[in-house]
Amino acid sequence: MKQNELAFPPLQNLFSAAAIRRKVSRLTKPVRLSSNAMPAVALSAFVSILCLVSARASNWYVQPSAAGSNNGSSWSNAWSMASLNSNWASVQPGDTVWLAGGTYTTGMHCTQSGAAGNVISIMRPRTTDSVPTAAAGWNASFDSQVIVDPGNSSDPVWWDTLNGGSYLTFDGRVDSGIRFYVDPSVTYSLPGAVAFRPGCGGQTNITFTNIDMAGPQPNSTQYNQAAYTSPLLVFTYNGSTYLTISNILIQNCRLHGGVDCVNSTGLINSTIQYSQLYDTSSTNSNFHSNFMELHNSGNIIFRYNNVHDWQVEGFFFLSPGPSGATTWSIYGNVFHDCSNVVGRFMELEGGNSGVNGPIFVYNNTFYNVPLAIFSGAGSSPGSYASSSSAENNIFWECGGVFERWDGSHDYNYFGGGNVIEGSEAHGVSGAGASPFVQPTGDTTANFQIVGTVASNYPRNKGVALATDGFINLDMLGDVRGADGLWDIGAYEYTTTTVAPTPTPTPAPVQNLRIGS
Ligand SMILES: [Ca+2]
Repeated sequence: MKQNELAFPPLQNLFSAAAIRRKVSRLTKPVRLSSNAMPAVALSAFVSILCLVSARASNWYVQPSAAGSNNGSSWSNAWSMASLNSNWASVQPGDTVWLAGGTYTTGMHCTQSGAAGNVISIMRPRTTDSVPTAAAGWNASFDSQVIVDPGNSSDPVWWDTLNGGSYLTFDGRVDSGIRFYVDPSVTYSLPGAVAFRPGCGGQTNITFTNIDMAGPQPNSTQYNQAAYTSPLLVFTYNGSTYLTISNILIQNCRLHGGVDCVNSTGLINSTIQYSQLYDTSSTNSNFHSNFMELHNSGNIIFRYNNVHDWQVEGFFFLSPGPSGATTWSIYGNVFHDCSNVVGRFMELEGGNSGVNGPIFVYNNTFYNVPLAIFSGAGSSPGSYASSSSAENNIFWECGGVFERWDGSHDYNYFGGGNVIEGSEAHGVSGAGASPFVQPTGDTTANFQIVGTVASNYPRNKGVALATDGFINLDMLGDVRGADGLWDIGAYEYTTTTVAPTPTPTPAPVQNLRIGS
């Protein structure tokens, strides 16, 4: 029996009891409660202090063009984006920066930090919000998409200082409510829609929710990129050292339209979940297109995402993660329909020469990934750590599934003409027809499995993994094994009607432990 422990709990400090205790301790210190104070007194004092903290938190208002006295105090006196950039020192932990809908032609330069448990929020206002709608100058049209498109002048939002711009939360409030857009006119090196540029490092605890991180590519799968663009750029290499950023949470976001989807030299201890990642390509031969180009990055949880139409390499490891941050946990996702016949899921680059991982690949669905799932390129591509494991995955119409895999694998489901590398004691070979409800079309596909229970179908053929309250859910929130046995693939079969676009809100994983 295996016992694969994922010893890293990304984001644990955001919500841990210890962090909450630290906050309470700091807040209550000036009260000087006597040691025999009644609990009710303490509670009352604590509530009063919370109110005091709340009263101190300020709201700042930004519009595409400055208004009135340009001091950010209301919509009538709103900052422009340039004014926000030059006045970040006024924005304190706990404050909220409201961005009115519209198109901004100046990018946001993040230099100011919130604090643990007291983040700075950057939000689009909704008509249902009491605070921004009560501010002078409110107009209902402010509740519309925020588009940040600075042309060739800068990234739409960027960091380039050590540690600055930590403890921030970006929230578009609705799908793509805030759009950071890399303009087709960009020509500078390594543009990113959300860009951690050279000079940065140490950033931590930054959350993105309902953000559209968009490259210049229109809604197509092949695009002649003018620069090496990425929806998410983490380029923390300072010329001699790889720095890192950590505890980055990306959820309910879209990442699309770049040469790479993610280009990272130092992303660690972070989570990407419930997001759509698609249309990653370059027909410009100067820019090689990968789903993720990964140096020095690890301890990443990638779960409950829909990934499609990437061009060549998928997770592309050019070097292993740094010491203590090498694990990748990839579970509950659907990867489907590469846009190119050489598309693959994961590859080790020639010259990598390191041991990569461990990499845990559980309960994913792979459909039409033509070249390979796990592969290596060139000479000395290194290896996948032998403690890596792949179980409960569906591989349908996929080439060379375990071509280069050094980990273990079992309880996987194969079919549709794919090449199976090695044998599995509990592997399942599919029937002629796919096991999916409806597998075709980027927007119409439904990779939930049919309810048939048979020797050549994936329902009830998986192995039960640990019931830690998280890995045992699928992306729709259905409990794996609720009918007694785990299914293979991203979805547990259920007769319950579910919404096609889920808005799940599970708590970030803590002390994840996978085993059986
Ligand atoms: Ca089942």
